Amino acid sequence: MIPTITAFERSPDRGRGLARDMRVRWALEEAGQPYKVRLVSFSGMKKPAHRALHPFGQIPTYEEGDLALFESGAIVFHIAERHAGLLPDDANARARAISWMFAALNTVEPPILERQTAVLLERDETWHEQRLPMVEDRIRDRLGELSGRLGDADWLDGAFSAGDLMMVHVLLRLSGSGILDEYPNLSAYVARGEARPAYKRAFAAQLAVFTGESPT
Ligand code: GTB
Repeated sequence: MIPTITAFERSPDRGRGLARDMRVRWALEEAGQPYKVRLVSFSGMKKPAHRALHPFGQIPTYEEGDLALFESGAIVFHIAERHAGLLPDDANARARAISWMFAALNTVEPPILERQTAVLLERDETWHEQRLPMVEDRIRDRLGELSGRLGDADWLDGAFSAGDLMMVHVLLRLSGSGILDEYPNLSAYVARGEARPAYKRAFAAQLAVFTGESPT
């Protein structure tokens, strides 16, 4: 059965692949699973029909037969569990890859999102100039630890997994901030993720929504 995901009709990232449907698209591409996309507007997301799928009125969602899922982490995990290539077969290695998925979402993403909030919503506050460096230092703390663990390995724990997929996408949110460049091994790690054919296909598909052209 071909699943249907939802994505922004007009992504505020202007096709840079930063919205969270990108993680889901990338996972589906890694799995070789065709999918359909239903585009939703900001107002459409808050209507009852979409809220029935997503209680918080957001994207992405995932529908497959009777199953409807929300939360990018849960969706990517679902795809990774049902298809080869995103989680190792060995039970312990699989558990570790899942730990990295949670680490990306629960430990690394929060300070990055805090920065996004500071930059987008708090710029006019009198305390913005004091707060931003503190928020950025919290990101540096996490990136320093992550960089130390990755070392000169290609991926976080052996072969590429859903843990790397999630971590790379979380780190991409720092694009343009200059912070990632302070950690050359993490920049190279993100570049390795972006170089994967599945990432490129997913990126092209979401960009095509913005440009209105078919992905090549
Ligand atoms: N925890 C949820 C998940 O992981 O699925 C969070 C989902 C979420 O934040 N969805 C956002 C959304 O629907 C889109 S991805 N927002 C609309 C709303 O809440 O009304 C977040 C996002 C938005 C924009 C950019 N950007 O422009 O760069 C990047 C990421």
